[in-house]
Amino acid sequence: MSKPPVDIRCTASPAWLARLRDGDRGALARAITAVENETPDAARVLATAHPHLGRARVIGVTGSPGVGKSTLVSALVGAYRRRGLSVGVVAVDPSSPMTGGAILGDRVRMSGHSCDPGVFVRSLASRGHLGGLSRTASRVVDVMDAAGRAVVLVETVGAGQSEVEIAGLAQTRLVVLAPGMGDEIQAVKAGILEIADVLVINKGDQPLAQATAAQLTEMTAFLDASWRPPVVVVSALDETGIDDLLSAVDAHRAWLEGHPRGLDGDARTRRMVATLAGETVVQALDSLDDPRYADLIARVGRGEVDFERAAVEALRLLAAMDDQVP
Ligand SMILES: Nc1nc2c(ncn2[C@@H]2O[C@H](COP(=O)(O)OP(=O)(O)OP(=O)(O)O)[C@@H](O)[C@H]2O)c(=O)[nH]1
Ligand SMILES: [Mg+2]
Repeated sequence: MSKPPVDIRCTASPAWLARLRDGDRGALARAITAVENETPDAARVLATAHPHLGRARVIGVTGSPGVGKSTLVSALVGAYRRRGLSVGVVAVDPSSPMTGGAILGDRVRMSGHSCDPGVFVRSLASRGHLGGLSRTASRVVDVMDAAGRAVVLVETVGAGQSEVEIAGLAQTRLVVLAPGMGDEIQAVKAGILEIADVLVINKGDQPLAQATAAQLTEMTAFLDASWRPPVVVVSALDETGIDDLLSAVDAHRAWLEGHPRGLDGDARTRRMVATLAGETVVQALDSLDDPRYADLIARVGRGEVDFERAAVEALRLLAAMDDQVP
């Protein structure tokens, strides 16, 4: 289960941590490993990162297996590097144990960026429940942000809630589709259109790409939203359409700046924050060693307090002991 909260005032700051802010790759790798494994250094890493957050451009790349997300991420890495920006890649695979995520990362690594110090790739795979994974992913993104990565690309595979939660980390969410998937989208369009800031039809070199794009554009026309996701056709393999995609991402960024609610107040962000807050509370209560809490649990056991009231009391107790919440 969860580890007890670490009081960072009681631990020495490791020397390597000072190099994180300089973008040192070794420090970045160690910091990510610390937050991923929740080692005793993790709290110190997060505290070091905290004042330096919010500078990176975080772009989510999500979509069904095999649509070409990794190939697209690699093409985007190349495009951002040509703009002179440093890039971090977080490849998340909620569906598989260790191997899947490693493969995601390897594909990116293999595609020509492995010798570029301006590119840092980390794969994360599911080791347990999804809440933990999305929290880890969010912390890894924060560490890359604090280490000065100008762009952080988060690749997620999977469908449904998991995808939505991890996509929620990004400021701009790209939903990648393959040609011929238009009918499939029709069936689930609410979900897909909800998370998409930009709809990307990859494999634009294949015959049905333009027709699928037209079909999707038609669907988005009915959206009642101030940002309507543009549909961009690309071929990640041939690296065509990537500039148009970058322009769409830039346009979304510009739109976000004029609509701050889109950044921090919209429904998706609220859901994301609520999920992570719930997760944090569960962990804190699981590890709470306090006679008042033990007494509360005992009173519930004796039927003196009902569960709902006990839950509220537990929250109050936790709120009064703010050192228990990481
Ligand atoms: N024709 C064509 N094939 C592509 C394109 N982009 C990717 N592919 C191929 O599609 C297959 C899957 O590509 P990946 O990039 O691994 O797809 P993915 O979405 O990351 O896959 P998972 O991570 O397994 O979900 C590979 O064989 C790619 O070479 C493209 O633009 N055109
Ligand atoms: Mg992939």
